[in-house]
Amino acid sequence: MVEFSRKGLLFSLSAVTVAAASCNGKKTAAGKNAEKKPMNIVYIMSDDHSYQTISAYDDRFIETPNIDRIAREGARFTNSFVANSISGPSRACMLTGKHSHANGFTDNSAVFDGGQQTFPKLLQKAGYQTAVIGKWHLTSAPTGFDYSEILIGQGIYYNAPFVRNGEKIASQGYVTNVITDKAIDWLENGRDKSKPFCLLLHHKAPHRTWMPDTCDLDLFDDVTFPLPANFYDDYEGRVAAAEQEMSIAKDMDVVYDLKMADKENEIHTTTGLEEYGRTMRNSMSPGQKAAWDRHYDPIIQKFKENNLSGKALAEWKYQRYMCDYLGVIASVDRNVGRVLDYLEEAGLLENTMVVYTSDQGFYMGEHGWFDKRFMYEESFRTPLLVRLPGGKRGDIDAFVQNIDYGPTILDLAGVDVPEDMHGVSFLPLLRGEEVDDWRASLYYHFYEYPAEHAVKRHYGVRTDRYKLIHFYNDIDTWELYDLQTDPSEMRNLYGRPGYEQVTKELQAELVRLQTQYRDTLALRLNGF
Ligand code: SGN
Ligand code: CA
Repeated sequence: MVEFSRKGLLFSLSAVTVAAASCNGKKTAAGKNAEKKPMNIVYIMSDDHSYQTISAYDDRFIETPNIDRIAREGARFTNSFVANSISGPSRACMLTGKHSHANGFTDNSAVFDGGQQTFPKLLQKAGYQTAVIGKWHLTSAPTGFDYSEILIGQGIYYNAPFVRNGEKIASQGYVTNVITDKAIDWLENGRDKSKPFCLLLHHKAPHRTWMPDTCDLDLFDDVTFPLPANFYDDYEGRVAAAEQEMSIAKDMDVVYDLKMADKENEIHTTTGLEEYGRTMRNSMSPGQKAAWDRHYDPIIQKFKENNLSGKALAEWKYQRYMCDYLGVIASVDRNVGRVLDYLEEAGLLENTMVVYTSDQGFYMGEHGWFDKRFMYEESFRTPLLVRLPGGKRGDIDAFVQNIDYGPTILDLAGVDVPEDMHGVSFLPLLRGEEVDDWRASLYYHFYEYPAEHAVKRHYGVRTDRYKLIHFYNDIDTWELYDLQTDPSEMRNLYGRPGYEQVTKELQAELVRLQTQYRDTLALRLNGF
């Protein structure tokens, strides 16, 4: 049995229930109101937040009552995916409603062409106030926003510098709190209150190196997390999976990722990240450093005494990874609660659509991994919870993708969705309407190779039952999975007798999607 530490008032379920009840009470009046008032949008997107660590999806690891409130008072998407599982590309897909080859931002080394069409620009034209606060990661300056206050690159967890409307400014505090403060301040004092608004609130958390807030450091100390069943995956029949560099055992750095920067300078690592690990506290104030050391110093001492190796070391790393990652999530959840509370107190909750999502999914030790990139389920999927006042409550099982977010938001604002957007508005689904001809398959294309974590370039198609992937570039391998009998994607069925027909059908579907989206590079690479 896994035991969850619930120190303090973090998991205050009763408060959530009361808030939900008062929401119900206002529903009829707000319904009438909603006809007169345009809908606002608060879009909250974290960085690398796995659906496995949101209790609305999976309650094995942590309770996230505030994020869950969005699901409880709105819709939980059970089949939500990205088009390219990595930050910059994912954000570009979201802003443009287009797959990566069409928006030009194929990997994190690209520079976003801010001159192109995006949904915030179209909203602005329609009279919305638009703002982006938090992680941006698209290298060029934001366009289409009345207000922007963004982190530099990936940002840092403690006392991060920001760029506010082009001007660099300092901040004090823990980044998830600071981004939320700035967002609430813009909602309260920064915007033109005569206009409807769309706020993109983009957290840095829980991106590597998973540094919790000082008040959350010891939340999971007493917990032993169960190892995923495929933690010791041998990658048989899956060459690209075998050649990645995102393994907890091999590639996760104990000093950098797991904070074992001992004062005696006796712990040394070989991943090339040790130095970063030894300097990552530099941005902290003396008080923050003291709290940090109070927590990690005893763990470091114990780690030295135990002198672990082999499986024992791999499993210790997994436990430490989970503790830190979940500590970071506790703060994300608390801050989502602050935004919901603010909207409620300001009388905005009943004419604001609230979205919670991540730029992609993440591995919590499945296949022995951290990070993302692959078209395998844990990173191809992303959490998506949407609270639309007067809209659907409960699960939406249709296939949606982050290219649909722009069209959906435009549709909600009454703006025509441009024909060149690949995505489709899922507003009818959110309104509880039946949609007969909804998509039955999804397209994916990942480009960032050669690069960190060594995940090969690949594209593929997923239907409700099967997934076909082609890894290319310095490799030419195909993988086929039956997700019904093998949901963890451990058995590559490509080329096995009996799968000829299904392979043919999936290849035809792949070509159909590549043709529809005009991914001409991929069409040339198919080779069948
Ligand atoms: C950094 C991380 C990687 C991560 C990429 C992309 N390394 O480079 O582990 O995969 O970001 O992440 S780190 O040493 O800088 O922490 S993304 O979500 O921004 O695309
Ligand atoms: Ca990310």
